[in-house]
Amino acid sequence: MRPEATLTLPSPVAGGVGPARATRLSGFTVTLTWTDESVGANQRNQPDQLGFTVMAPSGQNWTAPMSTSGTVNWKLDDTSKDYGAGAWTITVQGGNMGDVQPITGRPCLPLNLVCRPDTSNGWTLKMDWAW
Ligand SMILES: [Ca+2]
Ligand SMILES: [Ca+2]
Repeated sequence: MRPEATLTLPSPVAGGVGPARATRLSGFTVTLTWTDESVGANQRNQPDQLGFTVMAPSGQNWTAPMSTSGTVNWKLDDTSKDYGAGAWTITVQGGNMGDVQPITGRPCLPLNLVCRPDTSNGWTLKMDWAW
């Protein structure tokens, strides 16, 4: 399973200032976290792999590499640049979503009820920005 979701930073409120209008940011960090589903005592849920990309209004983009650790962090490396006005786009990408297997490590045979595909992942994306 390879889920993908794209988010854009919210537009600033009318008359206000916000990341969609600011062309320079004094700081911007993005943290993606997730926890795989719990399974029965005789099962092991193999890790899920997620990461994300970040694209500035100017088109410059970065990749926060996929990981199975449950947390991926990204930080804007150069706050002196003008990244243009408009939406920043963050795309969460899923890699290999490890399936549920026997805790014994034995291979999954046909009709083995312990084994099943892992078809979901709930994640949280936290963004902190300043301008
Ligand atoms: Ca899994
Ligand atoms: Ca999962």
